[in-house]
Amino acid sequence: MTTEHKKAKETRTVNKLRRPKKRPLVGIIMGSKSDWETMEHAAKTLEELGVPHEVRVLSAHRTPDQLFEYASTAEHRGLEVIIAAAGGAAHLAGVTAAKTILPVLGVPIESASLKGLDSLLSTVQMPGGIPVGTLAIGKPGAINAALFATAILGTKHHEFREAIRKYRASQAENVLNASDLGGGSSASAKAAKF
Ligand code: RP5
Repeated sequence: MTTEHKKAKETRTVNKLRRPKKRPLVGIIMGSKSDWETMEHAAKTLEELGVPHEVRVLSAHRTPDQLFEYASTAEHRGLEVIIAAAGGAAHLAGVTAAKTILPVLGVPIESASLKGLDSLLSTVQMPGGIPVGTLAIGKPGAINAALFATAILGTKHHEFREAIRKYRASQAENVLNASDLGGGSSASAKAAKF
């Protein structure tokens, strides 16, 4: 089996394994299986928030026909937000946005050669008329794309607004608990007061 065949088989396996049980409201797509180590943080965050989602590997360059099909049927299939992540000449989010009226959030993947600056610019610099809501490069962008998608859903579905409220409260609690560094110094005592 050639490396290309092996890669295609692995990608089919990821797509198959990650079929959701509930009707998905968010679609996470990424240009390559190699983007998954970043985008699993988006999927984990959506899971934490109880948002049904699906995950697909689709590429604007390597599988353009399948991407067109995915984006143009997304609304009809019940998706409400799409998160699209790609690296390098990252056209995935832009092309997806061109083929659907659903909100598209772009996550620039950190690339080996330019540390994701290439991905960021090619995702964010859309022409007027076709918006892509672009998040930060890499893991923070993946997490925030999930939170942003949930906030968009929250304008219509009350339970997701409440899920974000709980997430924020627990995040704040974790930060405050982190002030207790175990040394009993006056600095940590002071920090604990606020
Ligand atoms: C992009 O090219 C993908 O989104 C990925 O970030 C990058 C490299 O892809 P692989 O060569 O690892 O498949 O299309």
